[in-house]
Amino acid sequence: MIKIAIQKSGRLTDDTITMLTDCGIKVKQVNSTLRLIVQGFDAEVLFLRDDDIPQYVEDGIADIGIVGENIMLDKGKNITLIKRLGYSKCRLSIAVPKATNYTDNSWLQGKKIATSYVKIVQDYLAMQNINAEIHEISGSVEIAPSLGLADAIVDIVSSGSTLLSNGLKEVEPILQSEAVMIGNKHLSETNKGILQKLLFRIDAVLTARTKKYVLLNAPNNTVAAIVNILPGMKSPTVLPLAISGWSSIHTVIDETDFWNIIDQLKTLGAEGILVVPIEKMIL
Ligand code: PRT
Ligand code: ZN
Repeated sequence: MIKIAIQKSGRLTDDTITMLTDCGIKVKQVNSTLRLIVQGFDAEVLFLRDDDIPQYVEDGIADIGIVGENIMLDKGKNITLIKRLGYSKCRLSIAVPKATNYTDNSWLQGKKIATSYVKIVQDYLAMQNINAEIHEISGSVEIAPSLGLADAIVDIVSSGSTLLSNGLKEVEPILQSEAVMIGNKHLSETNKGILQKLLFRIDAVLTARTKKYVLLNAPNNTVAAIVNILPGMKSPTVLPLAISGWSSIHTVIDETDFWNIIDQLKTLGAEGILVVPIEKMIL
């Protein structure tokens, strides 16, 4: 049985539970649940504070865990990064009071920096040859400059509104982060097999999220031009419609090209375009 550590209650929790559920791992969190044996998959889920997960994984109390990359790096544990999961994206950035004349990171020389991510900041300063004092704060780091505790902060930024409402400006991102799966370095052979099965399912779920299934009708004389601009897993499917002279074309489109392709399809005479989400995609 593989033991999977996930965040008990926080920003990662819902997306992680949704992903596992989409993989057939039915995680139903009841208020005080700390561990849950999964029905229909050889796994147990442990609900923990995100900060504790790397240690539990290093010690083998959990075989794998899901945390923010920022937590994985800051804890510096002896674990393996198994997979980036693409959700909970954010960045760890340097921010300073709005009026500061910050030109580059040499401005930090001799300054005081407040952060919850001491190791990451230490590593960054060492790499950049900057001597600065780090002041560790576990929460509400953004108020440190206005309290006179620090000249700058390093904290997680997502929309930037927290910085803005505290009179700060983001001057330098030092790390891009997303949810990651981490693993113990000494998994048993059985658990390695279960992990492969889980990763296969996660790939199918994550790939499907970036794709759309598109169906459309087109006059036969435009089919060749339409097929030409459509990517497909192999090539698009073309089927005759009941009325003569028309065909139905089916294919899978990447979300990033989506609107461009739809515009081109319309120009080429496509009609009745249906766009359908894909639940799982096995390549
Ligand atoms: O209780 P526990 O210790 O488990 O949780 P926690 O409170 O330590 O962490 P939590 O749930 O807040 O965040 C978990 C993970 O989500 C983080 O480690 C990041 O990897 C990721 N994440 C993604 C974020 C954000 N976005 C985020 N916006 N973590 C924190 N924030 C905070 C940030 O600290 C700042 O206060 O949101 C504020 C900034 O947001 P904007 O949108 O105003 O810029
Ligand atoms: Zn935490």
